[in-house]
Amino acid sequence: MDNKHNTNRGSDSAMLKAAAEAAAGAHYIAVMTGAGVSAESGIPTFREAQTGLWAKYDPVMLASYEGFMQDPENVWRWYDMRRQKVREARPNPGHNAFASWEQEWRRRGRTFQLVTQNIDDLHGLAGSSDVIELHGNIWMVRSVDTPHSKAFRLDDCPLSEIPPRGKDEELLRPHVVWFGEMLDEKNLIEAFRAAAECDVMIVAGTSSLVYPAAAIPIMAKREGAIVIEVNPEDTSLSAEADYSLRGTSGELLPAMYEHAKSVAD
Ligand code: BV8
Repeated sequence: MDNKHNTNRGSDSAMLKAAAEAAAGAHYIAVMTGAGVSAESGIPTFREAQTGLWAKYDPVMLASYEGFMQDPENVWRWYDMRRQKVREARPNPGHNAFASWEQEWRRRGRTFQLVTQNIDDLHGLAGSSDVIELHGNIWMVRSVDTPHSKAFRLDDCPLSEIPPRGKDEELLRPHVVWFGEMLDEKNLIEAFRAAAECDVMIVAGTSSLVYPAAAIPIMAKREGAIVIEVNPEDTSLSAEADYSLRGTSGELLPAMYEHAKSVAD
């Protein structure tokens, strides 16, 4: 009996081709991405963003309502730094591969649904459409006192005032989902539906540590989908995945897409 450890992980081209051929046969491809797919665009991953001034902070404290209300200025300085990096960033070949794959699958009358934990909007900039942004969007803000419905875009970057305030001087917060906060119900339902209905789920650039996002590929697997992971490192998903390709998304995703397109009937 092959040790699962040896058969599903690797970086050789044979495994990449096998994974791409599995995806080529899929009429419904779902994708889950994390901060790693934006690393090659120069955006620090979530854990790397805990460096410099913010290294001393527990990420859950920085990205939490309690942490924000304790020190809105410090948390906004962290988001302002990240907004500036996002503003300078451009989609990388990994983002572009998913945008092309979506276009090609739809041209063939198939389904392609991208779900992301990222708040940097780079999938949208690359041309992916109706992206499910599970954790929100770094360019959107809302009054700390109003519900999600009142979110609006704030392009001011770098921020001219920290913390930024609304027209009635009300404190604004990033329209993102912090630890301990519920995800938008509609997004979650759509993401779980994609997991239930897809034939293949590609999971790229995530440590698979944050829930409920990390539960979505597991659900896809349980519902019979083939799960393909793309990550330079082992993650808590690697053992569950049918294929766990060791490499960067900017390098492996274009190769996977080109091969899948060439063999798809
Ligand atoms: C919820 C938005 C329930 C903000 C983020 C105690 C109290 C409350 C909740 C909990 C708790 N304990 C556990 C929980 C649940 C908690 C959770 O999961 N905690 C974790 C730490 C265990 N979840 C929540 O709180 C969620 N809400 O559960 O609510 C509830 C119920 C009732 C009532 C109220 C509430 C909310 C979770 C959302 C948190 N917000 N972000 C912001 O971004 O500023 S999460 C944050 O982490 C980012 O979105 C990030 O995307 C996400 C996950 O990280 P990754 O994307 O995976 O990034 P990471 O850096 O970890 O990894 C990068 C990976 O890329 C690595 O694997 C690396 O190898 C790889 N990589 C690197 N380079 C490349 C690459 N891959 C490919 N190519 C490369 N080049």
